[in-house]
Amino acid sequence: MDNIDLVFATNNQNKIIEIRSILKKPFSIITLKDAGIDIDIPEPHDTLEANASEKSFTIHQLTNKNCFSEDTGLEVFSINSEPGVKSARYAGEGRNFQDNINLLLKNLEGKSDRSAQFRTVVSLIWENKEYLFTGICLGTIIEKQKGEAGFGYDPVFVPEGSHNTFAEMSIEEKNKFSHRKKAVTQLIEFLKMKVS
Ligand code: ITT
Repeated sequence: MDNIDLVFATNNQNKIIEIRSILKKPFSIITLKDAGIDIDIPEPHDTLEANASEKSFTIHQLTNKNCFSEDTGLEVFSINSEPGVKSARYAGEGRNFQDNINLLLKNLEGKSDRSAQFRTVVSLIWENKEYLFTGICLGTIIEKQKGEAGFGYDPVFVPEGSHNTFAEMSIEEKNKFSHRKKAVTQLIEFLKMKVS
């Protein structure tokens, strides 16, 4: 199969590392840095789907190449699916992972239901048309953070089927459960069909 180049519309280095561990040959990821683009991509909407679309369309307009983006939210059921679409900026514009975790744990104090899900929406623009793929990982928010790996809310999220937080796992282990892996696997299946 010929090489398939895809621009990945993200400024999040952790996402690039995780997605490079999933999207292997014949796919090649072109980062925004590789493409010479240095912008803070807008995420003005109140759904993951709309923000993912905004990111991929913004970058498609600039590059005119096949591209994809993803928007991810942590949805905690007992607090109205917060932080949800606000996951990156839950504790303010500083986008500080530790501040976000602290606020989440504070808002969950005294709650017996700590169930949650990560939801990733991938927006792919392939030959000028958009396609959306969703991946969900169910789990629980623990009371005290554990682990150093990963990013964002990984130290407080234990996926169903494990006793460890995502921050206690290697990328390969996280991929056995992860929302991002599930969404990107659908993208891979879709593109394999398109180019076969
Ligand atoms: P781009 O928009 O540039 O892709 P971002 O960091 O702004 O990067 P999102 O809008 O999707 O990405 O923000 C989601 C936030 O949710 C992210 O900053 C993390 O704090 C958190 N998050 C996303 N995926 C996660 C994961 O797999 N594990 C833990 N936290 C995650």
